[in-house]
Amino acid sequence: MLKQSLAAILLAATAVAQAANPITNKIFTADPAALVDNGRVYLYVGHDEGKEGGKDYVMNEWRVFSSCDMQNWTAHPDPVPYSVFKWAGRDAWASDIAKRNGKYYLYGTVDHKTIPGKAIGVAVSNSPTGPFVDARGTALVTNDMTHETPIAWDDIDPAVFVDDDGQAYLYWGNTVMKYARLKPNMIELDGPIHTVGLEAFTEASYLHKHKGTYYLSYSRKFPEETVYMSGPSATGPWSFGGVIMEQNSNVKTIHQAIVDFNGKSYIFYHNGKLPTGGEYRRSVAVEELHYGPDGKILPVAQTGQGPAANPSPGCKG
Ligand code: FUB
Repeated sequence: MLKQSLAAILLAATAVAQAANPITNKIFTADPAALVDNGRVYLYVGHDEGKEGGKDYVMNEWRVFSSCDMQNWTAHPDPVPYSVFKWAGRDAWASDIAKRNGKYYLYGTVDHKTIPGKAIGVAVSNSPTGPFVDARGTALVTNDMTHETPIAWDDIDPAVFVDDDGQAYLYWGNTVMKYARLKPNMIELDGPIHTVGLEAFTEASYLHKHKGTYYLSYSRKFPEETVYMSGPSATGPWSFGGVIMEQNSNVKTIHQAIVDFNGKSYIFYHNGKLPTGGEYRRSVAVEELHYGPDGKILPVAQTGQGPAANPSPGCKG
């Protein structure tokens, strides 16, 4: 009897202590993008397929996960390969997602087959879990459209934001941050590409709006830390806000996505904390994010347990 209760207590303790981070330990994942749709949160990640001890990224596809409570995650079966874009030669790097007029637009970084350097494509689906098809048949942004730096990987890390007035924006870049308006069709730039001077900007620009304030977060320095600016519009002017998350210990990148879900705010990021994890074997994790009374984003610590369960009413599975 005593033995049985001890076993029950131990079992309960194990259940409570079970870590929710990372989102999955079945594969290595990186570069989170998130969308809240009909009370469910969808997470899009790059799949790090590099071998242990590998010296570069091996990333061939994006994977989709979803959750009703930010703690239990469903892995959806159909990966989105970089080859959804016929003009792409390799590399499913960072992506972002937006919904408009009932369609889901996935913006992804890939390597262009014929225009040297990284490029951004846009794929579309009637469902957040796909299947996605190339929405244009050509890249939306190519390396020859921007000339601020000589590097071939400065047109990466798309972040899409649709403002309350319906105007959509695309933000992207490495070393220099750029943005442009999108046409209502979501698949064409509308007007010039602008650059934004950000202190020690590396990559992973991300725009979100919370209680009327616009927040532009990004990876600063290298190794990267996540910092943010805030401002009165989707195009600034921007004032420095502070550091959200300190750099990782065994991975130089960190790449965040920030969303509100079921009355709370969350930040997704990646680290290298899974066994055999590292620079090219990363893992996406999530934490609750808090704002101060003045709207400042408070610093977030990485945890093993992740956020408390936050069951979204009516969401199942
Ligand atoms: O995953 C490849 C690249 O590493 C991403 O585009 C960057 O944001 C960094 O995470």
